[in-house]
Amino acid sequence: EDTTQDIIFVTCTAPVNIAVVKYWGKRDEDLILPINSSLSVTLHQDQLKSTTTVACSARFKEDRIWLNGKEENINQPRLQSCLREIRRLVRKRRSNRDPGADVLSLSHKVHICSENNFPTAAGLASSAAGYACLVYTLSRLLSVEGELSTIARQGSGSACRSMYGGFVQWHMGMRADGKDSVAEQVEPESHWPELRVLVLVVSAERKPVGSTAGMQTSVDTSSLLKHRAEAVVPGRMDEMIQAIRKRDFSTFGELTMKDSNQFHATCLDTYPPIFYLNDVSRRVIGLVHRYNRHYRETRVAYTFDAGPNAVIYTLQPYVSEFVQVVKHFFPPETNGEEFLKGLPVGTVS
Ligand code: 2P0
Repeated sequence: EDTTQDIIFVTCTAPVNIAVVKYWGKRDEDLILPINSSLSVTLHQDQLKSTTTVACSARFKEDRIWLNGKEENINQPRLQSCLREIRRLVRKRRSNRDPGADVLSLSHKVHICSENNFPTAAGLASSAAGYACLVYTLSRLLSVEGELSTIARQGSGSACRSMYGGFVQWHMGMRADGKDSVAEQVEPESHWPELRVLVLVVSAERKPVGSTAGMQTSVDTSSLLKHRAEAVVPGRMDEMIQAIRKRDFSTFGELTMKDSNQFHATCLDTYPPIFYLNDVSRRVIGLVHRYNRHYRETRVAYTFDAGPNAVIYTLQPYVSEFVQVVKHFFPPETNGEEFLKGLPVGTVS
């Protein structure tokens, strides 16, 4: 008996995105509505990505999910929000008497299988790629269309930005129902072909304070975060979009570094404070500034998310030299501890 006939499945991939104007803080924790807009660059599909297969069958008795090969609890609220919202779109299609919607019964259960090709929860945007991929794959399997970024957002805030390639802004929105808290592409990936991203893995360990809990403590305790959201980010979003449109790397890089530094300052301003950067991270920061000072020009920019790993933005002509410099000061066989004992960071020449 062929039991595969009544199963249909779809596989998709979604890349991670790295913010250059950071999201940190929610005004609504259930709907995942942010206190400020943010902007990111989505990496190429071949690099850091999630791959998700969703299968659907009348024979499945319940929804189930496997992450990196291990079965996880399907009843997590964020997962349930995404499933509920996608099924709401399926019902909407049905009520519009769209015949395609009858192909799959709403009562059908799904089996979800998702994996990342990079460490989960090490501050490398795994939840962004994961939820973007889940929502997109479900939408393809169930043939629904609509504002999918608002659904991915309800899985993980930063996931809404991974629904598009290239340069993407997430509008914070003003409405209480979140319908205007959507992602939008600012420019496609083809806009700035010389732009490059390097990921310097400082540590692949799980972060001590997760983003969700960390940002809530920041909202509750940091006056700097409030100042940032109200008085800094709106202007910075405009400046960043202009810099991207003009392909002005020096402005793009400076704004990126300043925004990363302000995000980590709000972490320090949180009470009790949150530390995501470590000594190796800080040495990378020092190295980037020395490198740029040497050329009297911003050729390389760093940014750090909720972990110690450095993400470097630069332009293609500078990649090989900068990688050589990093290898010189951070030899691969040396672990981070040895740097704490005092290897000098000399001037770059
Ligand atoms: C960002 N981060 O803009 C910022 C910078 C980390 C630092 O978005 O609670 O995993 O799922 O909405 O999206 C990490 O936060 O948090 C994040 P939830 P999320 O990329």
